[in-house]
Amino acid sequence: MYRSHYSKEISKTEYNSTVTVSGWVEDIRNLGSIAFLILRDKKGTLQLTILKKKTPELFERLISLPRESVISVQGLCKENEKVRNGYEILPDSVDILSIAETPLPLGVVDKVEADFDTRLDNRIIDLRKPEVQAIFKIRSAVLAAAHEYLRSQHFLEVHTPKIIASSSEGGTDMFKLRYFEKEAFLAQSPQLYKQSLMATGLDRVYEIAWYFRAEEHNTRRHLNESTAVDIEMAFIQDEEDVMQILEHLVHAMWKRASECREELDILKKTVTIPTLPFIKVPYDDVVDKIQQQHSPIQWGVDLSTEDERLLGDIMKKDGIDFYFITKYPLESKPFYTMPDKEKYSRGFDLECKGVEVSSGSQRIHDVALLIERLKACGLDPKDFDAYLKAFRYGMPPHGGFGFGIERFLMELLDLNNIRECILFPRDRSRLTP
Ligand code: AMO
Repeated sequence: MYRSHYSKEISKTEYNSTVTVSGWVEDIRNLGSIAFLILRDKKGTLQLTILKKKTPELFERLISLPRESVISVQGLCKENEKVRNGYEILPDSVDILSIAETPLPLGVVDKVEADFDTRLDNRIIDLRKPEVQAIFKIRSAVLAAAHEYLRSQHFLEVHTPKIIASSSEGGTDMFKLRYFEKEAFLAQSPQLYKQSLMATGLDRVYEIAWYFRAEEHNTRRHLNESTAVDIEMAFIQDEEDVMQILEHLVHAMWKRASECREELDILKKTVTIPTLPFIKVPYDDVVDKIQQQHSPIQWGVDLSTEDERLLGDIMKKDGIDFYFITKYPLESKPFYTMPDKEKYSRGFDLECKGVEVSSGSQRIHDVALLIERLKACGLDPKDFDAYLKAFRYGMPPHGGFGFGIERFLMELLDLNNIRECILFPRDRSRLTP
């Protein structure tokens, strides 16, 4: 039996006993009569100390192994204060499970950082690095917190189709595909389905799933395949009810991240839990603030990346990382957004340090108004028949948001490229691995 995952957790009670450990050969230092082999698994590294005189055959087999080969070793665990984790293992026998080819396309412990494309081209090796694994361990922890928080608020987890017949967001950023004799699309978001569910009595739903967006631009904060937490809730008063769920969700996830001490230490990051409630800045005030920085922003349009950054800097000066932008102009929001007064909407964004991490709104629940807005946005209501049906037979007021997981992680950990936060990124030029 292999003890494969707990090398670092060898306890003092195991000193002076025989243990089995398995992992990847990270490094070998051969000093002639003695050799040190560093073995790694997901918990960390340990040292094998091999004495040539004591086990000559084993010595030869181990020192000739290429780095990153996989072995399982049985040996005596001995306390040794000079070794980093307080013990070493003197092997008696070894099973060589897999010999790595040489040269390695990417080093795991190289001092010089490889360029990002080389890292992504060799992602399975890149993922062996503790600092890369730490990101995905934190990702898993914050998603567990998201599930727990949303379930505690009586949200039901659902999964909606990703192959769909019409655009979910309007616009042209859709991946087309052939669906037997028909044309279909990959879902840009679960928007149409999560809203439709509000007509069923399942009045609070959430989905953690994929967005597919055929956006042509290749930026540090866009992916063509990304993941998000989406919610939809019925019987709301207005968008304030939705924002309240969002800020508590973010708080729960951020707090959980702050508890990932080992991973944060590896990444050399500290995470300060934000205080609630998040500040709300109406769109009109945002435009004023940005114009004061001499940006040519026009009222009515969505914020550019540069405008978002400028606003992030302004808020940072007051020590604010998270803030909502509320009361967006109707013309800058998707067709399903509830209008508010003449030219405004009940749409909002949540920004973190100058980057949009979520957007949401109260939705239109009146079918006549929805058809009017579809037309005003240049869309053909016929293409939305199945969606509109959900509004014809009793639809309560409702709202929701979409919250990008990679965007959130990127800001949480101050990483400068969103691709760091997804295992195998898809962008304009990358389709493998
Ligand atoms: P929106 O299009 O703003 O809203 O998307 C919601 C959130 O998803 C993330 N996101 C992305 N992350 C990485 N790469 C991308 N290309 C990308 N596109 C979006 C962002 C963004 O804030 N249906 C609405 C949500 C709603 O109203 O419920 C929607 O999809 O973090």
